[in-house]
Amino acid sequence: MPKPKLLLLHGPNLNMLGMREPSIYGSATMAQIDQCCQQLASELGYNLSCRQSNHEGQLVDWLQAAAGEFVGIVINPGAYSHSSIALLDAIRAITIPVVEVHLSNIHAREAFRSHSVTAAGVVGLISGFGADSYLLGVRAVAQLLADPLSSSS
Ligand code: CA2
Repeated sequence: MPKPKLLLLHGPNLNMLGMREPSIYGSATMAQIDQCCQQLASELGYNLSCRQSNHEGQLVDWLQAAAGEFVGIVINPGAYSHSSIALLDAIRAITIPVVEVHLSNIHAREAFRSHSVTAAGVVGLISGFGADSYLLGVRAVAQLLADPLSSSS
């Protein structure tokens, strides 16, 4: 039996991870994070596809198309978290669980980062654990799929 599929989406500038600003975002590259998440997802019984885009509309397209192919989503919407009603609407329009992750603690930085627009549409949000936020996100979505009653939404 093929494993059910999870989708990991990275928003704008996250392709730069490991190359700049390691004091904020850590030294792991996006490829390294993807590999660790794929390994964990596999151990949990899932296949994980990883995608990155700098374009809001591309992320909306992927979210809209996801429900037919994937059973759950982990997303770091990057800076779009703080502004994108389009992403919020796309997240709300799909029925599969979406978990939002952030490398940094968005509540401990500039005031404009402390509000996540997209968080209003997700099952839960993990923020501030560096690259581990992604691994915690994969665990959270897998746990939710295994035990849907554990979610309050
Ligand atoms: O902490 C996070 O994961 C963020 O989503 C990262 C976004 C930021 O706008 C959010 O407020 C919080 C920025 C990602 C930019 O990543 C870079 C990585 C290396 C060099 C430059 C940017």
